[in-house]
Amino acid sequence: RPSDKPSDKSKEVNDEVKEQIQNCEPCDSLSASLSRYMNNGLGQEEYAQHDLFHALASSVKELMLGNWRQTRAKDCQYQTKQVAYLSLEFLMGRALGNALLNLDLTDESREALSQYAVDLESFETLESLESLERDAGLGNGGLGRLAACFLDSCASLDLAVTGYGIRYEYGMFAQRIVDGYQVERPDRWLKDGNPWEVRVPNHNVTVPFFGHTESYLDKLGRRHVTWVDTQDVKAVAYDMPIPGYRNGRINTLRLWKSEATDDFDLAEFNQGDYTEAVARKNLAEQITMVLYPNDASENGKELRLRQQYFLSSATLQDLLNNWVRQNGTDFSGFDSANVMQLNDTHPSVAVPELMRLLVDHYALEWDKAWEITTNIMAYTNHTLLPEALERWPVRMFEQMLPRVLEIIYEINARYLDDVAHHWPGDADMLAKMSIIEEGDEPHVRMAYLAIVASFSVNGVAGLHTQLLTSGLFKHFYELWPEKFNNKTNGVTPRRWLAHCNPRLAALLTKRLGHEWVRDLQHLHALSAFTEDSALIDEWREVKQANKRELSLMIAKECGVEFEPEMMFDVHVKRIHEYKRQLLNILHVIHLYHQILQGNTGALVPRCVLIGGKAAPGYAMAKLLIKLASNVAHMVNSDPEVSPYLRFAFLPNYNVSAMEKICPATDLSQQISTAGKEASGTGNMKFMMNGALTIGTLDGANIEMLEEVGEDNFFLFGLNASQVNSLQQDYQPSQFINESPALKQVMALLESGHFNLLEPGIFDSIIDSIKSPTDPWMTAADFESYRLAQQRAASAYKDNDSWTQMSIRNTACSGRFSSDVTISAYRDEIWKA
Ligand code: B1H
Repeated sequence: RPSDKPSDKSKEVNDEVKEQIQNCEPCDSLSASLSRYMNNGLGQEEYAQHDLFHALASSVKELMLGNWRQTRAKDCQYQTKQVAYLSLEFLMGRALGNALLNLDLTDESREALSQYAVDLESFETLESLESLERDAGLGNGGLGRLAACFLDSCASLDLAVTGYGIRYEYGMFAQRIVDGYQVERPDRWLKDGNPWEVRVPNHNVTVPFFGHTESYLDKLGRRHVTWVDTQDVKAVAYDMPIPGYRNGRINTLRLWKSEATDDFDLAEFNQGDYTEAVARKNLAEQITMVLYPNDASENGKELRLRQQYFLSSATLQDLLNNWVRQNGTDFSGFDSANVMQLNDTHPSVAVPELMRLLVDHYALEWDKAWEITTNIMAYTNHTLLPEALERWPVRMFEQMLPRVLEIIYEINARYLDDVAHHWPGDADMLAKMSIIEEGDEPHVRMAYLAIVASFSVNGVAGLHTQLLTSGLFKHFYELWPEKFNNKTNGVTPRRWLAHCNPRLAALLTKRLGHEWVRDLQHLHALSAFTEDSALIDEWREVKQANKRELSLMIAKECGVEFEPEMMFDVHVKRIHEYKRQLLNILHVIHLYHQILQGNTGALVPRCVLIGGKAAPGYAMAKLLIKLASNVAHMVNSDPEVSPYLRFAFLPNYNVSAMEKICPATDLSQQISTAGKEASGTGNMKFMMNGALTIGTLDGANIEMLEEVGEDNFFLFGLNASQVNSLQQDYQPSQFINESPALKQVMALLESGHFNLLEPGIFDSIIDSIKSPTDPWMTAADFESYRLAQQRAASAYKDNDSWTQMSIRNTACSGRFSSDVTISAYRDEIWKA
């Protein structure tokens, strides 16, 4: 921090803060708080299960309030470097179990609940109460869940990190399967109230839209721009507590809700424009109504850009207001006290927005404002898929955010000078690297905007970062190699091991002590015990018990009996062609055919589970669900087949489902086309819980394989560079002809065996496999996949050696704790 002597103002603030810390009342007991909620809070004798959940959650939140306030006060007193993690998605799932674990309140809540348990029948346990909580599904998949894992790690590593996002009224849609087809239902997750959130109206800010700009010269002849006639929307902060693991820190997830401004309608009312005024109110409230359900593809809708700007502007105003409150309007030092991590380009309009606020509102010189902006911004890229790269029509910016567009133009003009300097006389390069993509309909390239303004650009796994710097962002890497770095993803071991797998957690703690929860590298010590037959037996017993539990869920949700003695072969994630659920289904068809032919000798009895949501507008993904459903129907209704094979499609896969699934999985499918899955994080959750992986050399699979070794991993398929070369001259028919198994599978599919009553419905899938332009190369990898599946089957037959491999997978999973990832963000990017 360059300013050495604190201003009087900040001294005042510090005194106030000290007082706050001292005045913090001691924590009430959970039991007292719970009775208060049950007796007074609800004021009724008969309580529903849900009331009890609500009372417990509210009590836990209440217990956090003291430390929450103290955390804020401390961070501001010590002027800790503040990190803002800016994301359109936070896929939090349930909060209760996680909070109880982190605050060490599980036993106490069991105790506190016992006085109410007498009346409770099927809901007598804490676990069943936990299951009443609705998932906070404010995200699509990996990107949103990563943000949630990061928040847990930041709090647990005692870092001052605030998550900033949107309080969507409707989260990720609920999926039902009707006649084998996906049907979407709205997710009104806030319907019964959210016991965790606190509305913080004194942090309201106003976000402008539309209108036009005007410029004028001041007395000194300097040009100023104002953005006028705007339609303003109020952003209201809702805070959720993020408790660290048993360290007293409570961080904040601040979610913005859009509301109409209070004074919006007076003038219009007086002119009699009642309907106009009310309609405008609706427009304002629409902004935070619903999460866009696209994973790894952009949507291009105007409302989405409005969400992005709304989040970015509200957050930056909040940060600047906090600064000004403590330091006044001198912004020197602001950039050494703040850093903003952009979770993909979704919030990258924050770049010109910060410039706008500094230049237009606080009258900073452009160069000073740019220095601050580029010292603050850091950008994480999560995908190479071209369909996911955000490009907004210039026209849309012009109308909705006219002042922001002017600033983007200015940023671009100055940056293109650097490009011209680096590649003199190369006009092509200027066009290629411009933030504005020219053409009939010019677009703003959001990734370029993010790179130009960021001091750090990172990918999310080794291969992904390598492909970024050698491909997609090659020229930027040539221009600014120092900006680029890798941060391999991770997942939090609190939720994804300690909480979701209590049986394994207890076994680990018995063997290793409990330090592994804080430092997952301690699991390496397990490697010493892989020959220990007592451990092997206990390990297997844990897995069996978890499988029995999952079977109950599968029976209930899918009507399919999964036998815990059979191998549980699981493929859950968003449905996308690049993730190749199709490859898995083709393999199931192959097994089915083998069984019908009586070739069962090499098989191991297995239960195959697929689950995941398709983006509502993604026809091919939806058709894959239908294919899985139909194949499952044929497989499960044939009594000859069922001793060897069961197949289920699990509806409504979400965070809470994964908490039941990954502890019970034997074989984890991570079979994307090499080069397409940036990292994957489900892969890590399975590995931690002792599943073996069947996978390609893609994303973080590569690093998992490095850790665990080829003997404990079923590797198959083309690598990324082979995929690229083969693309030049790909002949799927050749692969089909050379593989009798695939040929047989195609014949069965083409015969209509799985769609007798709906002829032709799978034609587009069949065509895609046979197309020389199939980017996912399903046919090319089939044979290698089938052989890897065969290796897995024969390995599973040797019970003990399978269990040893399972132990080794858990033992080697320490590197994939998000604590490791966040420590690297802290040391190498945030310097916090
Ligand atoms: C990932 C997305 C994504 N990459 C666009 N990109 C979205 C893109 O709503 N949109 O427009 C939403 C999400 N999500 C995932 O990020 C990668 O596919 C995974 O491989 C990776 O593990 C995860 C976290 O880094």
